[in-house]
Amino acid sequence: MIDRETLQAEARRVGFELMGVAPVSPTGDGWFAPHAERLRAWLARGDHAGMAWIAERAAERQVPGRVLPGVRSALVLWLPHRTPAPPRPEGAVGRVAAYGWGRDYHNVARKGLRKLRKMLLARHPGLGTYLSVDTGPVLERAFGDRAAVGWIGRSTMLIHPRLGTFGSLAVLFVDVDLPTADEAHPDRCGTCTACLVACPTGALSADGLDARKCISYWTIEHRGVIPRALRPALGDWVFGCDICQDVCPWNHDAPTADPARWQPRPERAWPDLIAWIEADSAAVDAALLGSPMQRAGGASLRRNALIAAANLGVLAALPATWRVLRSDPDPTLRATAAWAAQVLGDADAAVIAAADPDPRVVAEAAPIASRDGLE
Ligand code: B12
Ligand code: SF4
Ligand code: SF4
Repeated sequence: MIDRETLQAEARRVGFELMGVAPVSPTGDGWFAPHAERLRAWLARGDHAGMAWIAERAAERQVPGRVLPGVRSALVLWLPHRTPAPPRPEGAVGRVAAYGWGRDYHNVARKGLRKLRKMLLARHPGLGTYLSVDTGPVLERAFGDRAAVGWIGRSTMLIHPRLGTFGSLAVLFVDVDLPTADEAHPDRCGTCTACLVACPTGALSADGLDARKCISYWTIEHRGVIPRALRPALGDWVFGCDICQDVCPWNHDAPTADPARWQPRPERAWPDLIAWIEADSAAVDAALLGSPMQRAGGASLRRNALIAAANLGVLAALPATWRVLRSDPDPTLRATAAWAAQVLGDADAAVIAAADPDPRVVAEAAPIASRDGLE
């Protein structure tokens, strides 16, 4: 069997900062069972919001052998992704989660995982493998916890005591026994509740995260109109949300990732809100080639920009907002523009909204109860 030190060294050689190995039972029994149970309960409560793709592959997430028959071990790899933040430019800009500032970690992690797999295949010809970087039906944090890469904090983030939470995970299932961590990482949250308190929408609780309340869910995963009552809480976030990580004490002294590797770009960390509102959705998408922000897509990012501009009171965004309301082909954007213009003080937007052929836009003609839009 390949020894732990060689595996660690190989993982580093292909670009990962940390590597741990968890033992896996194909049926998902043993240490994994409580994780599978948490997923079941999470789905039963509806905490996955509109992410039907999680429910659709729930059986695989709960039974690792359905993903890779005969799976015995999970290698869990960690890539730190938070570089020093590019300076905030002047003007009306939105806020982007740290993993969106530069290159897409999915591509970087997949390349590294493939090299690791090649090395393992050379030693174990015929080895069965499965690679997961985020989108696979794999509970990546559960394996990270058992592999002692970190512990799952109250924020539900996997936390490493030196590197904090700002890391992306990649998992490689293999159908041989590899030297595993003796036990899961100890929980070091202690009595801290900083993330629970700081979350502006109350999305975190002892049950984990309720995506129906999470800014990251609404700004990245949700397509269509964002419910009115939630829009003010989005603040200036236009892609993801880092609040529960920013307040976590384990991040305060954590080292930052190498900017030469991640190539953070000021216009991606701080997108110009008016430019996004004015551009067409396909152009916003095209400008984000190679960025994780493509997951949200140009139309959702422009929707988020309209909300952020309203939340920030950017009056200079009104003309562009009006153009969207009058002529954008996307009803989600027209609806959001109708609300944003009203929040920015232009009550006439309600008249235009009321005459729109789409009921989602017409719904935005209803008066906004207060300046911040909360009903
Ligand atoms: C769906 C998803 C989301 C959803 C739901 C998040 C959630 N907490 O479930 C949304 C869109 C909201 C989201 C947001 C974010 N995500 Co996300 N997301 C995922 C994804 C694809 C699946 C997660 C999942 O299965 N959720 C279902 C719940 C039930 O599982 P879970 O969150 O892992 O929860 C486990 C713990 O709660 C654990 N647990 C907690 N307490 C206890 C106690 C006991 C006793 C036990 C046994 C277990 C346990 O049990 C659960 C099962 O293991 C994973 C990738 C993957 N394939 O795993 C990335 C992933 C979790 N996301 C990631 C990131 C970076 C983010 C964001 C930081 C992005 C951002 N800046 O906006 C935020 C963070 C929000 C947060 N606080 O979690 C990283 C996390 C890296 C890390 N260090 O933890 C992952 C691993 C992607 C990756 N490959 O790097 N995400
Ligand atoms: S990502 Fe933001 S909204 Fe979601 S749980 Fe963390 S602090 Fe709350
Ligand atoms: S903020 Fe505190 S409670 Fe939340 S994950 Fe970090 S250490 Fe744990």
